[in-house]
Amino acid sequence: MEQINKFSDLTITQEGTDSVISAIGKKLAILKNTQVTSLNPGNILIGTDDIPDIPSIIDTKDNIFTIGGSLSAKTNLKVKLTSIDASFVNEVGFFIVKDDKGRIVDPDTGNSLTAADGDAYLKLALKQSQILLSGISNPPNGFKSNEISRIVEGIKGGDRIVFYMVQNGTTDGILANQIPSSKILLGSSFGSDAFLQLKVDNLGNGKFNFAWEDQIGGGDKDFNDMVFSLELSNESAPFGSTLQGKNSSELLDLTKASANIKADFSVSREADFNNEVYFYKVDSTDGLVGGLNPNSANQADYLQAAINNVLKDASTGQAVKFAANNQEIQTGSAVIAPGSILAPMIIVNGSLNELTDSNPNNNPTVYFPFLGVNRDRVDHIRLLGNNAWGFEDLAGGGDGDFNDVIVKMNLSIVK
Ligand SMILES: [Ca+2]
Ligand SMILES: [Ca+2]
Ligand SMILES: [Ca+2]
Ligand SMILES: [Ca+2]
Repeated sequence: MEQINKFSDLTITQEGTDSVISAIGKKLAILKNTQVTSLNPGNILIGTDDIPDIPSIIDTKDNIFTIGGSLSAKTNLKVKLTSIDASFVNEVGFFIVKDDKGRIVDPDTGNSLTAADGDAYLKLALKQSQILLSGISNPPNGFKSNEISRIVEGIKGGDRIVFYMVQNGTTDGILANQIPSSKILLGSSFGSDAFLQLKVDNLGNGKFNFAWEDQIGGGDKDFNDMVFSLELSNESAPFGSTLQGKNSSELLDLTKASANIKADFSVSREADFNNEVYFYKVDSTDGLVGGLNPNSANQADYLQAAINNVLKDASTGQAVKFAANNQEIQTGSAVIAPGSILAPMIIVNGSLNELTDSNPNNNPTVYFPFLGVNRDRVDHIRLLGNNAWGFEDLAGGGDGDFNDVIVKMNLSIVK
């Protein structure tokens, strides 16, 4: 059968004061009191070529968000933190499943697992996940949780989305076997009678309220430990953030820029230590620098390579430092050359100068987002939202409040 896909497939004729639209030898529509000359491809959208195929949320049963629309239809997921009232610093993310049992497939073995498979399922799910947000439970002065948001691009028609929380930990920590998978709280019970850690309310207009309980099995059941809104949106992810959320999620992606970038930033702090945060250029999303793999490299070698690659302001040539006085906000801006992928690092209670001077005995500890190269192999860096990072300065994870340095950035192309 012939298809009607575009304007030129139509035949439009004037009959008196009306326009008649025909195709494949059939009259399809009569537009009363309309001149043929007023009709053009700009005001008649027709068929698969023209009419946008916009995915929408069509089902939320068992807190599995099913996206309607064709497989080629794409949209973005937008979440915005509302409030945090928790003693833990929790992380929330999502993964895509194949059915209402939460089925996922291991690409290495071809085996498919469901939530009933427990630990193996959880590990595999998080390997395929994207991180959305972390909630700071003890915000430093001037830091507002409700200014944190995330846009994740590439949600497709037919996707079924399941959400999860890592209680007081991170996906990075789970995947590095630093914390047990029992800390993973699934947002769906997949039809079982397990306690639901997540309450979803439909706010109308395609917007939903997510209220999490971070106590495994219920606890105080106040469902206010992390609250955020969620909707599908055609808003693009903020510049620089497109690699964020995937495993080793804290990267800044400037590869798509062709001109210098202006970074306006703010730094806040709740810490005794005077920490400094920098970014350094990596060769790949898994943190390779000059051929050194963070999972196998000598720590001193990797540190030196990172220092050699430290982000410098394209105008001043100075290393771009992110630091603040305790409970104060430091704002600033930097000009960054395009083309690279940057990763954050934290210098604990010390300075870049102490690492680069001739004294080998004053070198402070440095933590990277790649846990294999950290002295304690623990996660010290979280993605809080798009272009927002929280740092933990204490060895072994310490108090885990991730507010010892908080960096937020706004990036724009310099015109
Ligand atoms: Ca609670
Ligand atoms: Ca991390
Ligand atoms: Ca801390
Ligand atoms: Ca702190």
